[in-house]
Amino acid sequence: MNNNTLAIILGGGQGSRLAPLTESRSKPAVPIAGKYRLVDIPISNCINSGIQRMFVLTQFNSASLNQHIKNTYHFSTFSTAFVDILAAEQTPENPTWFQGTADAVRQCMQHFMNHDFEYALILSGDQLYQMDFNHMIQEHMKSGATISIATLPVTAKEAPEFGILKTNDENFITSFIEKPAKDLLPQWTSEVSDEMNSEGRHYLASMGIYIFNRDLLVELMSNKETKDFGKEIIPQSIGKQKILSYQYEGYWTDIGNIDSFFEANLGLTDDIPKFNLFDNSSKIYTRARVLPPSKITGASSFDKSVVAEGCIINSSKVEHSVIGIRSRIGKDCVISNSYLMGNDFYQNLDEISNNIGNDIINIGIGERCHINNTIVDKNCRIGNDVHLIGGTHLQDTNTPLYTVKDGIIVVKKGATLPDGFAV
Ligand code: ADQ
Ligand code: ADP
Repeated sequence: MNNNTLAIILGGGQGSRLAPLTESRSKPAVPIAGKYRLVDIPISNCINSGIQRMFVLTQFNSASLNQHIKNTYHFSTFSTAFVDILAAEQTPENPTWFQGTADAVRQCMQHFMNHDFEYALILSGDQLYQMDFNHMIQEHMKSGATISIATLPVTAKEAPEFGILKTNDENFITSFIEKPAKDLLPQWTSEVSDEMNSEGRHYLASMGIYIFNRDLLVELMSNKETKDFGKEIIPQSIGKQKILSYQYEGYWTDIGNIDSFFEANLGLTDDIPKFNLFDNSSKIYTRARVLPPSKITGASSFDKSVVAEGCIINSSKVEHSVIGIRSRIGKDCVISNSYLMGNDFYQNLDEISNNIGNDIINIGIGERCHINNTIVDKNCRIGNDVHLIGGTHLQDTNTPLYTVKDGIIVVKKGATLPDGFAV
């Protein structure tokens, strides 16, 4: 058990890059992999590393986030473990919402200071990875650093999206630039392992995962002018603090926008996914719902797909897709390259037959639908013969029922698409 560390999970700004998935819920509550929520990833990494005291900072405190945390993370009365949500609140001292990542931490300092801790582990809430933070904390302690940053070699194409840094022979960070412009990149290459070299990953990027010694965090947070870790706190600490680069070479991906969110989900259907859900030693925790097994009928076929519990799939073809909890798919559909998030509840048989009699579309996917390159949010009612064919031929658009972003159609939560609807 790690009793000297407090985890602070940055649950997200307004989440506009993940809209419309964040239209009615906060970013940490966005469902991933058909049965989890984004916040389950950093929380599970903490639990697997023996860190059991966690705060989740969010701008928008949705009912689904509260319900999920309350129903999922139960700890023994005899332990000090907890997961607490801190939503941006307006107080006389802080009349505004969180202005950036450091501002979010600063506004919540009074809650952290009620706890004993030596190290604050600051995590991003929108990344997919499995990491043992204990090892990072041990390296931090051994090196005598006051700040540590987890780092990962990235390619020139990726580098402008990250904080890029350089280190000395002892892995202490000597320089740092937040999101460098392309023309500055040649000055920012680093020595990396042969394997990383062969993949063209010559730049050391910050993963946005930080350890701060408690006293230093208190001191830095007393300055109200600095609002952001990547833009201000880290660059301003270079040369003043001992900042360790803790280099990581495992799978890690940022899932901040629709495109990367979609890719991270569909990546789970690979033969050997880079993110391993089937690992005894680093489980991903989520709400233990009491769901029946999935039921598949007729001449259904599946290839490279992940199917969650409680689904009813009738005689349909599913390829390279993630099918979320309680999904209901009618006859003769083709679902490919898509992520169906599933449903929050079942309709009973009477309701289903009444609806059919009254031309009301039931929850789930109707018959003879063709869905490709699409995310279907929860609780959607999709009629018969609906064609949703995403791809680069589509322009970005936003309608009350769906959006298109980078060729990916996103059907909004609870949307009803009538029979024959086509995009
Ligand atoms: P970004 O990911 O671009 O870069 P940012 O948008 O500040 O940084 O987000 C960091 C995390 O904090 C995300 O999980 C985000 O959702 C959350 N967050 C943002 N604003 C918030 C707010 N006001 N309240 C609560 N949470 C908030 C950062 C670093 C880079 C580094 C990348 C790695 O600045 O140096 O390379 O992360 O992904
Ligand atoms: P999400 O963030 O995934 O969109 P919600 O805010 O919709 O989640 O909350 C999901 C919860 O809402 C589930 O636990 C489910 O029990 C409940 N729920 C939502 N709609 C209904 C409904 N029509 N009937 C019964 N339960 C519902």
